[in-house]
Amino acid sequence: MAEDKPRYKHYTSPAGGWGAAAATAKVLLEQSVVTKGSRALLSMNQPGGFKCPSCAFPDAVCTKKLEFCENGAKALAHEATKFRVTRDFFAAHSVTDLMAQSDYWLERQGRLTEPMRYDAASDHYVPVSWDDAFALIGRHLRGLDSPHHAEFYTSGRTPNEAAFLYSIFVREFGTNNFPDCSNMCHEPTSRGLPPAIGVGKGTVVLEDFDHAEAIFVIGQNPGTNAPRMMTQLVEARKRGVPIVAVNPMPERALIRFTEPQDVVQMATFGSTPIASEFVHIRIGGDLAFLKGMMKALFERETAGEAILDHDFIAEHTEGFAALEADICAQDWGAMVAASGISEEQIRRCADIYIRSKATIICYGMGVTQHQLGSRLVQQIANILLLKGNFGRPGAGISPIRGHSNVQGDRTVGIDEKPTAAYLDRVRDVFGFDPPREHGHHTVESVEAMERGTARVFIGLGGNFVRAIPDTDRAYDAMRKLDLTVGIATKLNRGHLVHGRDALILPVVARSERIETAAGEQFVTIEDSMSNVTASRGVLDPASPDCKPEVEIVCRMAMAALPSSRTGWARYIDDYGAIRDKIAEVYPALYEGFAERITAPLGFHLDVAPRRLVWLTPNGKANFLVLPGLAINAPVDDPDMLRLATVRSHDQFNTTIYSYNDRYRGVYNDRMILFVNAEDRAARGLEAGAKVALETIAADGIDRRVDGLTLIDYPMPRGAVAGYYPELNPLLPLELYDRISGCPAAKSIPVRIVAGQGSGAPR
Ligand SMILES: Nc1nc2c(c(=O)[nH]1)N[C@H]1C(S)=C(S)[C@@H](COP(=O)(O)OP(=O)(O)OC[C@H]3O[C@@H](n4cnc5c(=O)[nH]c(N)nc54)[C@H](O)[C@@H]3O)O[C@H]1N2
Ligand SMILES: Nc1nc2c(c(=O)[nH]1)N[C@H]1C(S)=C(S)[C@@H](COP(=O)(O)OP(=O)(O)OC[C@H]3O[C@@H](n4cnc5c(=O)[nH]c(N)nc54)[C@H](O)[C@@H]3O)O[C@H]1N2
Ligand SMILES: [Mo]
Repeated sequence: MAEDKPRYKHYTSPAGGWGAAAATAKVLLEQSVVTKGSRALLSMNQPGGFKCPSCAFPDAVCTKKLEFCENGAKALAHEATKFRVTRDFFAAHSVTDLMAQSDYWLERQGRLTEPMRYDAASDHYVPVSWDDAFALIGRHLRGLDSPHHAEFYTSGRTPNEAAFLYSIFVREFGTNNFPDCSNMCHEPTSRGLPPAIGVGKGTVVLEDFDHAEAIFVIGQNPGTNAPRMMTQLVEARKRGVPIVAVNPMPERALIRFTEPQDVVQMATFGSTPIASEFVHIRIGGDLAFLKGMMKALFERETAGEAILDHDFIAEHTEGFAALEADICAQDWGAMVAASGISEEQIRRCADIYIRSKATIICYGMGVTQHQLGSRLVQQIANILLLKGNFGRPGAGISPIRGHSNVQGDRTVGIDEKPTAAYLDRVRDVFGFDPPREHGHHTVESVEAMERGTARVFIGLGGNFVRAIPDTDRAYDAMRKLDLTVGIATKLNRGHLVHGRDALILPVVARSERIETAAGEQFVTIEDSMSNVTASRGVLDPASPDCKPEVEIVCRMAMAALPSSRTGWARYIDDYGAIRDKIAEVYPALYEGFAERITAPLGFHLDVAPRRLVWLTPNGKANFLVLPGLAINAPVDDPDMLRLATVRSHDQFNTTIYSYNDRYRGVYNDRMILFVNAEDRAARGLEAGAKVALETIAADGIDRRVDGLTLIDYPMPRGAVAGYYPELNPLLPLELYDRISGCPAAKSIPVRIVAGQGSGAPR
């Protein structure tokens, strides 16, 4: 924990602005990389440079300004840090000692520098040669009773080339066990949208924001998690486009924003109001809100107005009558109660939607991380289809993805439920028979560890044990394994909660140069709007002993599959040869990859609904009905509150940059609970009281987190929020969307109980 005293103060300034500029300078200073970092920032997201390692929002085409944001700068500064984790560090600290340190402390130790192996006798990580490390992996994998006893995790910073080869290696090895960070994130998009519109991706491109007449931002905090999106929102507002923000937390950047890159606004301390409607939704109330909007559309249509796009509906869709029946059967009182939004405001939002000839709906984790997240995503598609908001400029659905290449990893084969057509292509191109049975998503992989069937876990990036639900169970599960491998830039908890054997393998980061025997190589990334661009690092690798992810994947494959006929050795050196194979496996998307990627700004992958082509079994877009108004199982307990676990402004997922959350007015503390003052008072508690949270679950497992400070915050009644990953011990593994596997991290049923120091205001 940082030494400074916790402080909570309502933040009243606009988001962005000088606060963001100052934070950028501070993080470069802290990581002692002012010159190196600033120089690297000049190359970030520029043609010929590297792609920001932070979020997946695309860059503006043809821009001359610096394309980075405060949080991109933080991600880069932490990657380019001068601090190093060396063999001396591991000699000085046992794993047990390191376990006692915070995630924040672990991150701050700096970049990993050489491969390390866990030595049980001393409880220390000790140096190991790369050859021995790969030999150990090969021995474990070859010794398994079944290839399905290994779990191959991917986190979304992995570039296309490494992810593609990983998907081939693992399938040649014989399993589809691909738990992925996407399983906890936008998988409800990847699984929910294909039956609706034929692709599991967004249909919007950046230029569409210039043509939109209304923009909805549902369950997403762009000022913190996709700051470059603020440029689009600010521009839209300046054009007078209404923006509807739907969120239980009045996130600062959704209310008012100053563009750090707008010189005039910065100099005059000006700012732009963002949301023209702020919809203060109850947690999980979005289904009722969307149905209310649709009901308003149907009612006005019935009253004689021309609201719906009947030509579009007739030509392009199926299932309209069933949707109409479901929506018309909904009762206004019930929708108001479930959403917490007045009928008047729902109708006002419907009116904004009706008047707009081109609407974009953006959404994030506030939509996906519920027990029926996939089907909620389908309701967003429904409302867009009703007015034909596909295949025209300024309109469409826009899931805002998280990790910079999480969408790309999925496109190139990281998929636990691959289609038969894809597997046939792999067979034809690579000449082996890939396994047909579906593999594990993240939750299933933990269940397999608990059962004892999973024996090996390989993590290509990420911090699996901190990201997944039920932290205590996850730790126990990981500790039962024979081998855990962490392929990473930075030390994290995942390396300390390990199997009998364990390896930490350090990688060359996104911002760093990749030199192979064939010369300098580049990698490719697909952003949230399906643009594929090249990324070339400009910095020297953190250590000469770091290896590119591509090489690590190839050498694991060579160790596990000694008689493989795949050209692993060649791919280590020649990334162009990997791209040629990607083009062979995905001709419809990637034909001519080698040439198309030479365009300075890359290229756009085809998204069929943009052409009004529906890759569904019936060749139509489908209205899909989700009965009722709830997206989470009801809990019969008068004390119950719904907990949303969210990100602070100063973290990237499990990486904690600082204990501050500027826009929510929190300083030097992360163990807090944002609560509605009336809910707090109803429980006889003081603001600032220290409490504990307990999960309400029927499975007999006690889940509790202590030492949380109550902060009065404009939350809707019945809703509380706190930070991920500290609150992950409260999230039951079984509480997940059955279609996508996505844990319900935004709606954990909890109750406040007396905790450590309970009742004592700070
Ligand atoms: N700086 C930074 N950038 C990031 C990340 C990061 O950690 N730090 N993470 C990256 C990743 S992997 C991802 S997936 C994205 C995540 O980006 P976001 O999708 O913005 O993620 P969260 O902060 O988890 O939650 C988003 C919002 O959902 C709201 N919410 C909670 N429950 C509900 C609900 O029931 N309904 C509605 N409508 N809203 C609700 C919360 O109040 C919050 O504002 O960001 C990416 N970018
Ligand atoms: N309760 C709760 N749980 C959640 C969420 C939530 O909102 N609430 N959000 C979920 C979401 S959306 C996501 S995406 C997951 C995130 O889950 P992960 O993707 O597994 O987690 P990260 O924290 O992004 O991973 C950070 C680690 O990645 C490694 N790393 C960084 N850059 C690179 C690189 O270039 N290459 C390699 N090989 N390694 C690198 C570093 O060692 C760093 O410690 O968490 C999920 N868990
Ligand atoms: Mo994510």
